[in-house]
Amino acid sequence: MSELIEKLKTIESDTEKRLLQASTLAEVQDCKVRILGKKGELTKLLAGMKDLSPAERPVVGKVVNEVKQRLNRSFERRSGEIEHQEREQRLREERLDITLPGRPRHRGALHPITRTFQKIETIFTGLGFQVAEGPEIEEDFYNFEALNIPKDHPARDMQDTFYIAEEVLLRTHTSPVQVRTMKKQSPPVRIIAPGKVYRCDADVSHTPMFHQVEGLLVDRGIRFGDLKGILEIFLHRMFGEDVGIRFRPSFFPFTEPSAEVDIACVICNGKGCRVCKHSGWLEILGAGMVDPEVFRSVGYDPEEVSGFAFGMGVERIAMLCYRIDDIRLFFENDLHFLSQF
Ligand code: 2NL
Repeated sequence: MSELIEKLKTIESDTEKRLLQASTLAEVQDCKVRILGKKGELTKLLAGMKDLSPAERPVVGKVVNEVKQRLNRSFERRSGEIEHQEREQRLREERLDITLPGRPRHRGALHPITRTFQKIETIFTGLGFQVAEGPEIEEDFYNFEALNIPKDHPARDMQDTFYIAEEVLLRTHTSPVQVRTMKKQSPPVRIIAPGKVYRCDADVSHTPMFHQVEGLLVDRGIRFGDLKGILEIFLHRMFGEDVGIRFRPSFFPFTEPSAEVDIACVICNGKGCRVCKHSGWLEILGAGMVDPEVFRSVGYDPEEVSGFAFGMGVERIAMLCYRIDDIRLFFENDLHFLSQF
């Protein structure tokens, strides 16, 4: 019996010594297996207990359990120490350099057409206009008939308009939104209609889909002076307070009288360049007093109310604001181009 207990003590002190020398978790685990594993020293010793007398067994058993408990605690303690040391060392080695530049986060940006829409909308909502929307697939009545565009007008030609069925088409302007608004509500009306429009056209300066903003103001006693005032305020806020503006007589089937509105060329300041074709002026808006025929087709009495309307191409305005020289760049989705805005 005393021999067994001696051996136990030796195993215990040897193990404690070995544990102190262990410097990795693997070594601790290895040590543990060698003592307490299936074929471990202590386990083997335990097997020898069967040769003891029934009186001796509980005495030795008690010592064995005590040694086992102490050793287990030692394994735990040593593992904990090593883990702590390793963590400390990692923290010492892997110091965080907070002076390193951060990794850049790539941010999306709004499309230049969207930005131009927003700028136009901000100016007109500031002048009391509401933003109206409508379908891109339209009926002949809203796109042409109500706007006094006669049956034989070239705009109605298959070569200019995308037809879906006999009387169904892709809107060629956003005027149908204003026609729908007038049919729904009675004056006063003060709206702008921004959106996509479609025309059967594709070359260096035309894309089959493009963007437009139209505007409409109807009330009692609206005069051409109101049109002029509103558009001058708009153009000054859009292109700068000192930009030159001129109105020229023109023709549209849906307005009478009609005008084209020019601004002094923003590229050459009116001196003459390729963009303004050496005229010093850029055509920016079409406008006019709403034709009485249009009022009659939506059920307004032209003897009671009057109004003005205008329309502008968003690509053209964006090209002038951001100095873009090719309309097709807007629709290629090339990030080299888009990330500049
Ligand atoms: C242009 C010219 C214009 C209108 C659009 C309009 C709408 C209704 C009634 C009367 Cl509902 N007129 N719109 C009027 C004059 C010109 O657009 O050059 N657009 C790009």
